[in-house]
Amino acid sequence: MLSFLQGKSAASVNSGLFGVSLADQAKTDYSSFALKSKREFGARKSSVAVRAQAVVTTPAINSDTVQGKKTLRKGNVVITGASSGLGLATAKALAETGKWHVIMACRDFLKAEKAAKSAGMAKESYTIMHLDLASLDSVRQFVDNFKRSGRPLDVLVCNAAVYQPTAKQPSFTADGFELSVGTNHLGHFLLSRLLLDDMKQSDYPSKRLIIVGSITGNTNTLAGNVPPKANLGDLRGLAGGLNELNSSAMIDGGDFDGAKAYKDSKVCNMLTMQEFHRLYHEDTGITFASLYPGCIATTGLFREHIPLFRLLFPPFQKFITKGFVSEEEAGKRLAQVVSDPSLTKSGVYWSWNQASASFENQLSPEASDAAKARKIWKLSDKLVGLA
Ligand code: LMG
Ligand code: NDP
Ligand code: PMR
Repeated sequence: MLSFLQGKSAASVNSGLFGVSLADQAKTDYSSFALKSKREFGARKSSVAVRAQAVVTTPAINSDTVQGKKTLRKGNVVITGASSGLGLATAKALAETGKWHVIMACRDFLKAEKAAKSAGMAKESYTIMHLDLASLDSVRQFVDNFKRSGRPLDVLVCNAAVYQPTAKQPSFTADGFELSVGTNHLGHFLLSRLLLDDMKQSDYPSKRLIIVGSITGNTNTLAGNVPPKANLGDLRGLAGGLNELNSSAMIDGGDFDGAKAYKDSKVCNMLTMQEFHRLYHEDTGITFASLYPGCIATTGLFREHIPLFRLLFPPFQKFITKGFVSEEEAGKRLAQVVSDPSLTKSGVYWSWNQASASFENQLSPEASDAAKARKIWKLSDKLVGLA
């Protein structure tokens, strides 16, 4: 029963090593390296650009030795939507280790600043940079600003999302795409395509691109069978631009449904991760991963749901489905995918069992359909202006 709830196959039942080969482990087991304390560059605003230049020349593993051990510089991780919920909890968890500098890529600078402060994040542990994923111009601007900052990019976490469960009509991004798929998928698609080169250039020992997925996009689970179910169909709506002019606002060409659009966007996220893996893992060594962090029923994701839902959903998940997870716990899980030396396997969709141990989960047939992944990649390339 548990396996049905979580969509895991008998074969993928968690082993101590979570399916990571010993060779992979040895290659990236740098956790014991002493961290050389170094002054962090980086003011907290995007104007940090010039001051951060010196970071470029910092090798990931410093040849200086501290008591005979090699030292590793701080990793630089970009987290989209780090102003609340999972993104903020992950930023905090990583910042607290002292091993990461977090670039909080957020649409609302002030909100992000307040969130970081009230989470107790040390000033020098983060930089906030503006990013509105609902505008391709803003994505390009963010990438330019990031490149100008001179920071190496070691890990990118595509976390931000919007969910419009009660919308009767679609709303649209600056470029005219239905908002949920436009933000959650297309914005992140352009962002990660444009930042891949930066990741390639980084000399950090374990580089990762992580795209947050969800159980609700996977129809091999109970949660994924709650209507409306994700279904991308033959992608005719996506091909038409999701703008309700040439096509439907929905990927499958059907009538608008905000909850379905969100679940469809998560399927795109999980397929994009796999296509990245197929195209780039071998050549770049970058780890591509997705995950379902658990049901974080208290986050801002449900801000547009009816008040009764927001009231009942957390106890329902806590006491009935037992799928509930706190923001703090979920943040630790995503932080593991960012930095844990045992989670370096690429192409994996991670989940956690009741004892909070990670395992490689199985995706639904649609969320693991390689041919569909390729088609979505090509169509998305056109929509974001890369092809
Ligand atoms: C849609 O409704 C809306 O239409 C849409 O607009 C959007 O809001 C969307 O996802 C958001 O929801 C969906 C939902 C509305 O409808 C249902 O859930 C209908 C029930 C259908 C049941 C489907 C179960 C699936 C089972 C499928 C299994 C099949 C497996 C097939 C595979 C077989 C392979 C062998 O429903 C609601 O809105 C209900 C609200 C639910 C929220 C939580 C309710 C909690 C109620 C319980 C209260 C508990 C309180 C706490 C208790 C504390 C205990 C101490
Ligand atoms: P939140 O609403 O708390 O966080 C979403 C974040 O995305 C916010 O920081 C929000 O910014 C940001 N965001 C939204 N739109 C944009 C945009 N256009 N540009 C930039 N940032 C934007 O939700 P969660 O923390 O729950 O969601 C985080 C991720 O976790 C999502 O990918 C979601 O799909 C996934 N997830 C969540 C689950 C849950 O149970 N909550 C379960 C499974 C997956 P702002 O603060 O300005 O609104
Ligand atoms: Mg679900 C094991 C059962 C399980 C889990 C893990 C989730 C997660 N949900 C489960 C079951 C059920 N849900 C059941 C039986 C119902 C019918 C009462 C149900 C309903 C429900 C609704 C109406 N659930 C929801 C909603 C939402 O609006 C949320 C959603 O679909 O957002 C897209 C949601 C969720 N349930 C989850 C999770 C993780 C979510 C939200 C977020 C997400 O997937 O990103």
